[in-house]
Amino acid sequence: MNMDQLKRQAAARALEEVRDGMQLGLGTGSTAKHFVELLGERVAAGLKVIGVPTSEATRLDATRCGVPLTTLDEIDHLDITVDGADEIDPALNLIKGGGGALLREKIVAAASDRMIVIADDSKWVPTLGKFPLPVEVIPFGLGATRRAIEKAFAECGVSGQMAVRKGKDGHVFVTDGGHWIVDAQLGRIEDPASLAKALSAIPGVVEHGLFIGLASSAVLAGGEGIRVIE
Ligand code: ABF
Repeated sequence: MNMDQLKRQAAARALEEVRDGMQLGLGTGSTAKHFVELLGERVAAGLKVIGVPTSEATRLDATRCGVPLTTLDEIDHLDITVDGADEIDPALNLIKGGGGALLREKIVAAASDRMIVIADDSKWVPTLGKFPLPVEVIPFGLGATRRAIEKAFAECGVSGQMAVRKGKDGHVFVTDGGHWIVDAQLGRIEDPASLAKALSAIPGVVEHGLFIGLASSAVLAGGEGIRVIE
């Protein structure tokens, strides 16, 4: 089974948790896209749900698949968010944001009763940090923000190169919120909760890709089958 088939399997397993009438957060990325497509098939067959997309890309996919959409201004909570991740550790802490949608992903996950992470099992790691940590920043005053981020890294016992993310066109990548992303190669993050807190306290940091205590379960698809971790 190839990687894409594994991602679809994980998405299909998460779909089993969806019930009629649910309000759903719809994640971003290639795995979450499978979930949106499978959900669209169920909607076409009569399932009644409504979704809040975590990116403009997912809004387009959901619309194409016939999934009705709303916003967090129109509804007061979400039952389940189903989203991918770049890394998942045994405490279900995550690195997200490789796709650049971390801000909306975190707002949506935090508004949800449950967050189910779907992934192929290559995303499962003993310690977060090999995947570069995305930090969404305001372009104004970026030099000062970078220095503050470096200080936070030092206080939390990590260090590594930082680079402003570029898009495929070679220009600075701009998020759906109009911000930039700095990717930090940290290698190992021994205490992700402390680092998350330190980064959140920096004025020029809009959000970061550490999702601490937000995921309630992870569905991992691998050669041996599906594992659900809670
Ligand atoms: C989003 O998409 C992310 O936060 C993460 O960066 C990425 C995972 O993508 P994929 O499912 O394509 O590996 O969920």
